[in-house]
Amino acid sequence: MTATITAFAASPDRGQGLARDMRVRWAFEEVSQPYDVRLVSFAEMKAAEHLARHPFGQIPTFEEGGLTLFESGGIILHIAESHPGLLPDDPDGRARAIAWMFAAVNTVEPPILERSMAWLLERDKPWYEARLPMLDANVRNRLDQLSAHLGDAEWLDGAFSAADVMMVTVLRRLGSSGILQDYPTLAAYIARGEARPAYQRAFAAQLEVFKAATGG
Ligand SMILES: N[C@@H](CCC(=O)N[C@@H](CS)C(=O)NCC(=O)O)C(=O)O
Repeated sequence: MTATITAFAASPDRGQGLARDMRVRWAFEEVSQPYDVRLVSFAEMKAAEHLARHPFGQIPTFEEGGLTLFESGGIILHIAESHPGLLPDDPDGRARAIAWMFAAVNTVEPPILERSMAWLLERDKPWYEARLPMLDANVRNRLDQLSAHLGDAEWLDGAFSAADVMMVTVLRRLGSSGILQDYPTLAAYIARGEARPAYQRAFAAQLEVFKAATGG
């Protein structure tokens, strides 16, 4: 049975692959599983049919057989547990990879998101310039620590895993910030993720949706 995920019919990221269906698409591609996509408008996301899939009216969701899931991390964990290739076989390595998945969304993503939401929603407000140094410092604090952990390693913990799918997609949101120029270790880590054929297939599929929506 082919799973169906939801994605923005018209993504506000303008084809940058930042919407969170990207990480789910990437996970499917890594484990060579096909998937269908149901595109939803902003109005549809807030309507009863979609709220039955996602209590917060967001994307992505996942449906397969009788199972409906929301939360990109939960969806990717389910994919990784259902198909080989995204989690180590040994229990300790598996537990560490899952911990890194949580770290990506719970420790690293929040300051990055706060900074990008401030830019999106508050950059014309009188307090924005005063707030920016604090937002930057919070992001840089996490990047310093992550960079120190990564060191010369290719991936977060041994072989490539679902943790790297999560972390690379979280870090990509900083692409237009200029901050990553100060973190060559992390820039190279992101580039390694983006170079994976599975990533490129997922990105191309998401870009097709953007092109179709904009006639580009
Ligand atoms: N923690 C959730 C966040 C989901 C989320 O923020 N989705 C965004 C798109 S990337 C969304 O649907 N935004 C529209 C909205 O919240 O109305 C996850 O990782 O799946």
